[in-house]
This record gives sequence, structure tokens and C-alpha cells, in this order.
Amino acid sequence: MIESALIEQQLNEMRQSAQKSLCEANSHNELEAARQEYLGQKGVLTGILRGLGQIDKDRRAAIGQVANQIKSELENVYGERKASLEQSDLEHRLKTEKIDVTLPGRGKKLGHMHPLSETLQEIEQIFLTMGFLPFEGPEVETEYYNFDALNFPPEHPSRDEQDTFYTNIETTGPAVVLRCHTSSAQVRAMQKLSPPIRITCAGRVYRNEEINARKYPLFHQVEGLLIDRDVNFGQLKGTLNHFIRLYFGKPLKTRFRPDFFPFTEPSAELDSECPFCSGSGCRTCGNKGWLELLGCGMVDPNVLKGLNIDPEVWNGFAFGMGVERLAMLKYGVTDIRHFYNNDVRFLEQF
Ligand code: 2U9
Repeated sequence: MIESALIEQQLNEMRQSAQKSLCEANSHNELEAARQEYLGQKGVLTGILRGLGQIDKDRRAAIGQVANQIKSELENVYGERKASLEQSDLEHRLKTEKIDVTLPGRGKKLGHMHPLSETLQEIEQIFLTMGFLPFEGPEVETEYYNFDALNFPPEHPSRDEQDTFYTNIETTGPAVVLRCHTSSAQVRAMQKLSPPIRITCAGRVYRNEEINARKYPLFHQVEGLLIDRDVNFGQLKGTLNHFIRLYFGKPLKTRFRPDFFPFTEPSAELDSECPFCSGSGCRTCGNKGWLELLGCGMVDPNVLKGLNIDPEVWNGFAFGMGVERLAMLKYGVTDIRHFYNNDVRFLEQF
């Protein structure tokens, strides 16, 4: 049997030291630790109360009452200390975290379309107004779609490894390459769609070239194709002159210089008078007064025949342009690498 007086004494000692620890706690952790130590499951008070069973019955209730009184008293002390700690936290934050509302806001810099994406979409949009619907094709192609179907003879130099990226995909069929033009997508369109056809094929193309201010191993193209009945070169010129006027925002003199592409016959390069010096010669046009903008031509009948489109019934024209080139001309960018270096000082100018 334990003397109840001993329990009472233990309770009072516990109350003092508990109050001391709770009141002197300088952080939430210290306060929490003090509460655990005295009022927790395994706390001092619980320990003392376990002794209650060993004191004479008539004293037990009274002691129990005292113990509960001390418990709620200590919990009040705990609550007050917690509130005062939170108050001092707030004051500290108010002192340290004061916001100088006169400071300019850190506006979220809104990003914007990459100049290449903007230019590519602008070109697609212009041809859309003339009824050319965008058509997508894969960037990884077989030699058939990238070369054979486009009338490239087997020994054509652009088939060489130093011009085209060959993947090491072992295939029983034609080799697999990274497309070097979006013409391959146009071939897929001619297989999928029946004439009349009026499409643009835009996207990334790859050429195994060294990097410099004018060349990059990947770039973007927009090519166009129109297959219909009795299509003539005049319609091709009209379509492209209209494009030039809308793209540069003013009518420009143009000239079609004979050229050669395996997939078009006749073929031409389209030059426009330099929109920056109106032909008098400047840095942009290398003082030539003319700018080479794109290539075009009437679709070679071999290409049509190869895709089971009867050249006696259907014919057409096609054109192709480099998006980087048209963006560099329009924005006066002199180094193609700016488009890929992701330097925000360059990109934020657009
Ligand atoms: C099919 C038939 C004909 C697409 C064409 C060009 C001329 C051309 C170059 C411009 C700059 C490539 O990016 S560039 O270096 N392209 O000059 N492309 S005609 O002719 C086609 C395509 C598909 C079935």
C-alpha cells in the first residue's frame, strides 16, 4: 500500500517542473516535448496515476480529482505557451517578411511561340486561304518515300551518307532514313488522297551537313502540292506571287529562274526583289537586289505514274521553301544557330 500523501507530493513536484518546462519552452518542438514528457501516454502524470491503485480506496477519488485538476491546469499552460509561441512567430514573420509594396511586381514573363513555329504557321495559314490543307507525314522514312517515289535515280548524290542520315534499322526493304524533305509526306498524301489534291506538308527535315551560320542538320520546310486537271505554270506563278505578297506584306517583283529537281519538270527557283532595298542592293540580298526564296516546278509525270495517277488526266505543280530562310529574311536574322541555341535574349525579341 502507498501513502496517498506520497502521490500528492509527487503530483505537486510534477506540477512545478511541468509548469517550468512548459513555460520555458522556446520552440514548438520544446513545448511538444514537455507536453509528451508530463502529459503524454508514457508521461510522468500517467506514471503517477498508475500508483493510484495502490493507495487506500477512500483517498483514491480525491487524489484522482487533484490529478485531473493538475492535468487540465497543465494543459492550459501548454495551450497558452503554444499561442504565445505562434504570436511571436507571426511578429517575427511580420518583421522579417515585410513586403515593400512599392517594389515593382515580378511579372510572370509570358512565353510566346518560337519564331520558327510562328513563321511555319503563318506560311501554312497563307496557303490555307488558297485551299491548301496541311498534311502531316513521318520524319523517319523509308528510302522509297524519301527518294524512289520522287524520281531520284539510284546514284543521286543526295542519297549519300554525307547528305542523308541513315538509321541502322535492319530492314528487308529499303533503308530507313531521316527525311531530308517533306516531299515524302506528299507522296503519302498522293497514295492516300485521290485527285484533285491541294496540300501543304510542313515540318522538320534532316540533312547531314556541318553546322554554320547558314546550315543546320535539322531545319523546317513547307512544301506544297496541287494535282488537278490542266494545271499550268502560270497558276503556279500566280499562287507563289500571291504568297510572296501576303508573306512580305507588299507586292514584290519576282522572277522564276530555270532549275532542276528530280521530282518536277520544268523546275525553277523563285527570286523576289529584295523587300529591304527594293532591289537597289543591301546587306540582306548581298547587294544583288534579288533574294532566292523557294523552289518549284510542275510535278514530273514519272512521279504521278509511280503513284498510279494518270498523267494524261491529271497534272500539277509543287513548291518547297525553307522556314528558317524565310524567317531569317523577314526578321533580319543573320545566323541560323540563333533559332536553336535557346538564348532568351534572342527569343524574347519575337
Ligand atoms: C512531290 C512532287 C514534287 C517539292 C519541291 C522544291 C521544289 C524545293 C527546296 C526549297 C528550299 C528545299 O528547303 S529547301 O532547301 N525545295 O526547291 N521542293 S519543288 O516538289 C515535290 C514534292 C513532292 C510528290
